[in-house]
Amino acid sequence: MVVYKLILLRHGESEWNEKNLFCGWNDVDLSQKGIEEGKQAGKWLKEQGYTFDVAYTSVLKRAIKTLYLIQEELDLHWTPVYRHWRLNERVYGDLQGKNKAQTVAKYGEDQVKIWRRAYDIPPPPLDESSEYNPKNDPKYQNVDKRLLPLTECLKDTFVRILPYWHDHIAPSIRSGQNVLICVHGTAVRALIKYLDQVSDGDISKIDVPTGIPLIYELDENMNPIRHYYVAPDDVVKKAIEKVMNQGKAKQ
Ligand code: DG2
Repeated sequence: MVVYKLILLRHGESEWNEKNLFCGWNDVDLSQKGIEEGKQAGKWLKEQGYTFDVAYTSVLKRAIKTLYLIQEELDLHWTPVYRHWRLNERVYGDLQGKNKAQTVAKYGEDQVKIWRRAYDIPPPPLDESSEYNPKNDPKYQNVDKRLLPLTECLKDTFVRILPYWHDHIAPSIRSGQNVLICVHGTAVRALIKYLDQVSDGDISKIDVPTGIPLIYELDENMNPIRHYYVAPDDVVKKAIEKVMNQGKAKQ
């Protein structure tokens, strides 16, 4: 029996998604299209009767702003929002700021696929002196420096997100609150892997579109019964293909 409905989504298109740059923990804004996607996400939720009592997001503005656009559409400005660095995108290491298609041209599709989608192979790390090193970012000034990575694969992201899931998100859901989580491609993939117990190999085949809410129906033991996107199938298919094609030399 369906007891809980969890709303999970990746933020709307960011300025660096638009330019096809690896983004990671770099804090870029939404593109104009991303703003529209955030509004549309709210409209789909409203039309289909979804609501939420509490929301979780990262400390990166593309996710925070998408969440706010959804709150606007649903007139839910008052709902509590919890932001946490553990819900960030993965640190994309030395790839941050590089163009995905150019990286494919330089290293080949197979290597870039490994960096983007392998479960436990991280991209080359950021240099300690890099402008993107999170240790120099005031957002993380209160975080134990030993927890701030220079690169992360999906497995690393999974391991850092799960404590937050168990300590904060799962108890909210269990207490009967409707929960919305607005995060990033890798963070959504980590949660899908956890909820559906997707194998390390199969998770590499899952791509997450920007700005389309994914509903998880959970039973009384928080086991998933089924999940589905709120958008029409053709819209979801096209949006997923777009993400896949970002890892090709020519798009
Ligand atoms: C993307 C994910 O993260 O990129 O960091 O470039 O979800 O914050 O836009 P997001 C990035 P891919 O793993 O799909 O290449």
